[in-house]
Amino acid sequence: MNISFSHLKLFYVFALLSIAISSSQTPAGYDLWLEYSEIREPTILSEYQKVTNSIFFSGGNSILLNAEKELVKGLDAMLGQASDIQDSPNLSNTMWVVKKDGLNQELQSALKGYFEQIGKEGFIIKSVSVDGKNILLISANADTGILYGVFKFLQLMKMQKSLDEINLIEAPKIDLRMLNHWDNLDRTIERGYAGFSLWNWQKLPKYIDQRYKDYARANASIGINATVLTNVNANALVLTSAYLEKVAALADVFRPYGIKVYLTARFSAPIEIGGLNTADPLDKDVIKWWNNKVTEVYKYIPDFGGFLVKANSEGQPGPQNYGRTHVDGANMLATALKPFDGLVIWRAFVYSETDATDRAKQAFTEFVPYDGNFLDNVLVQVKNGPIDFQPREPFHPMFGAMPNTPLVMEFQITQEYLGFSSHLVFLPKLYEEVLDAETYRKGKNSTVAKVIDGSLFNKKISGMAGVANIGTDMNWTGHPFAQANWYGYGRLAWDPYLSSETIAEEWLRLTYSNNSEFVKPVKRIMIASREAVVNYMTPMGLHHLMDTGHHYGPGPWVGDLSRPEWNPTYYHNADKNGIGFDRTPTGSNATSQYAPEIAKIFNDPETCPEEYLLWFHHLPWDYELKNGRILWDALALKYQKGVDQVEEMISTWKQVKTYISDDQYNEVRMLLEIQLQEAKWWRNASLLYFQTFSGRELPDGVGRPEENLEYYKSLKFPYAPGN
Ligand code: GCV
Repeated sequence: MNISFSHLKLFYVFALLSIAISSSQTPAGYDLWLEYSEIREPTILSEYQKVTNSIFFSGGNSILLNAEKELVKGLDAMLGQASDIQDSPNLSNTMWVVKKDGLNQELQSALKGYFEQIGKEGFIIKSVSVDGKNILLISANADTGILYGVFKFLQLMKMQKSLDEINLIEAPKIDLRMLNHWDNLDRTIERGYAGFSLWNWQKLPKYIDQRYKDYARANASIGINATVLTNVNANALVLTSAYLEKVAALADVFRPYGIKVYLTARFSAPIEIGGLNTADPLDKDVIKWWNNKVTEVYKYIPDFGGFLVKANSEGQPGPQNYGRTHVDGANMLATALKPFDGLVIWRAFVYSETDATDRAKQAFTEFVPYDGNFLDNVLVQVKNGPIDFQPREPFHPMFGAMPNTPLVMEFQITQEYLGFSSHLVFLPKLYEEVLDAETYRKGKNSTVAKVIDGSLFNKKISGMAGVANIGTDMNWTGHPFAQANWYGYGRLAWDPYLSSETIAEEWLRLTYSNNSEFVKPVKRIMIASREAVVNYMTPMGLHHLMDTGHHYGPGPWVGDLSRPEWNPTYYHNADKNGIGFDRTPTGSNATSQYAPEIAKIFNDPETCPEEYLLWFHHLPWDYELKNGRILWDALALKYQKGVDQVEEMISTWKQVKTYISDDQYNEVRMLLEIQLQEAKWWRNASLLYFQTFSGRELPDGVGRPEENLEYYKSLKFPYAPGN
């Protein structure tokens, strides 16, 4: 073929063009809920164009600079017009983005009541009158409030909310809104299903990956203000100067997004990196070592948040190794951190192989007697339920039982026990259930949310932690819908009273489309998804039936592990007589750890909510339920229901194909097919196994297993991720 010069020129132009196009596009899903695209709804478009026509943005430091950059980015992309942004006010302004101290006296006093309500991180978005002219004002007491206000404004715009509806006075209800990364220094992630750790320790501190900024920006957009970089199964090396320098580089990236860095502290660090022969918290050399270490940390990171500690749990070292208590350990670290305003977040996830009592009781038994003994910069972090992030658990009885200690809620965002990153499970539904639970500790309406936000017992500080589901996968979270769990966690940490429906709707609109033909059915999928996973994995209060170690797939038959409470058989107790864990006074009496009003409900199988029945009761296979069915039939039908629910999710997803791109559609469709296959696997394996005890036929309507029990038992997954 004869290629002429003009052909070559054309080719060159095309090549350049395609490079330009591809370099301006990020991989699918990378932009999360922050992809700004042109608004096509004419009324909304002109409304926002008018109000953002001329903006006075009172800038300053790096947080405000990020806020301004975000605003420009969002407006340019969504409104298709370059905005006129000025750094001093003038008469043509249609919008102001100004902190309180930049407003004139008149506005300051008109808005005084609002400023008093919003603290350091809240914001106001409101139409106000300046020189007789209406302008839209975004204001706050402090920089982070402006950043959050700008994100909120852009989100409202993206969700095409009419400006008439916008009059917002918002502040976070929880102080510490944290991600906990279970990231190891070798970049593997414990229970991570979305690639490797974002933190490239090898290249830090010199090389700053763009992803660090994008991570911080995404977190700021939902109000997350703290990140624990390292695994709670901690490595002391992160506290050496070589690593602290790297941590400092990350902290520098996160600071302009209002995010503080925390680290996990290995309790035996004084031995491992300090050359001491003890880590006894009352030993004077140990105390001195930690004081020096903390001083060093603050030299690197002046606004360091503090330490998260897992001690005397699952083999981690702790004060009990030296005959000391959790209080001794936590207070020793808290004393070292106090001069720098640092915090200790001490985990209550403890259980011991030498303690034969019900694992569900151990944390309460160990910690509640210490209420009031921790220093005021110690917070105790409690998992949402008393065992371990199961598809469903009743709320942890410690919530409400320690009025003198700030308790941090620990949710798991990564889906260790809920299908990894192949199952679509919308977790805010689970979080909401826990937060709304009634503890009855101060009479009626003493919900878990009120314990967590500090309002029930007037706490000075409050917190929520989410075990992150983020990794190096192109879309951050593996499953595109797992992004909704990161998003939803952030939203609930900001406001634990938000409904999961609201969150699902927001996320869908921000991530996919505003078209209600899409949003409505897909929201249905999301809302149903949590109950589906409960049904096909652990219905009616069953728990911890996942296969050993990696927790991938069913393993209810596992009963030979060294620690009794690591065995699924410990939890389901199935035998010829029935199934379930008796936690009433005739059994472990774990119900006594709840307020009497709640214990009473749980104690009686007639009043115990069906979703917790086998959590609290061991019942005969022919126990008659309220709907007249016997337990065996009801259980089998629940497993089937879970499978049916996934089938419905698939058929609904097929119906919305036309509203999204083929890639977006196919990605989720393939994952839903995996989910369906695994839901059937769970149903088949679990029912075949329990049938060996019940000796009963499967009721009509329950799908027949394709394989026999031996087949399901023989499945092995040596390389299942996250282990
Ligand atoms: C980080 C469960 C998980 C562990 C995790 C532990 C914890 O046991 O399986 O991987 O360890 O919880 O929360 O400390």
